[in-house]
Amino acid sequence: MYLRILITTFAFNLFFFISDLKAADVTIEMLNKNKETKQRMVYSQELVKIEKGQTIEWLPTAKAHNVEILVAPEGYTIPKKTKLSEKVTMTFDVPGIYLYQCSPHAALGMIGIIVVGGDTSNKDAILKEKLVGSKSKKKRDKLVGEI
Ligand SMILES: [Cu+2]
Repeated sequence: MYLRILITTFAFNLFFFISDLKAADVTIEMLNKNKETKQRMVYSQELVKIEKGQTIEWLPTAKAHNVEILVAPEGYTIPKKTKLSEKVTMTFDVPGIYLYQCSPHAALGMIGIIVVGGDTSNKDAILKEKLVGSKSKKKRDKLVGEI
C-alpha cells in the first residue's frame, strides 16, 4: 500500500517536473494597463532578447489583444495574426529582429520587439516598416535604440 502511494507520488512529481521543462522561456502579458508604468494597451515586456530556439508565450491577461508579426528576418515564415484573447506560444529558430503589433491597438502604440540570438542585421527593415500612428513609430524607434 505504502509502495503504491510512493510510486503514485513519484509519477505525479515527474509529470510536473516534465511540464516545467516545457514552460516558455519568456512570458509576456497582454495588458489593458501596466500597473507599474501606468501605460495603457501594452505588452508587459516590449523589448525581449532571447537565444535561438527559445520560446515566448503571450498571455491574454486582458481580453481583445493579439500578436501580429510585421517584420522578421529572412528565412522565417511570418504566421497569420493570432486570434484575439488567445494564449500565443511561438518558438524562434531564426536569428534576427522581429517587430510585432497588437492588431486592434497598433495605433495606440501596442507593439513589441524580439531580438533572437543577438543578431541585429535586419535592423534597417525594422526601422523602415510603416507602422500605424506616430505612437507606434516613436516606440519602435525607442526600442530599437535600446537593443
Ligand atoms: Cu491590444
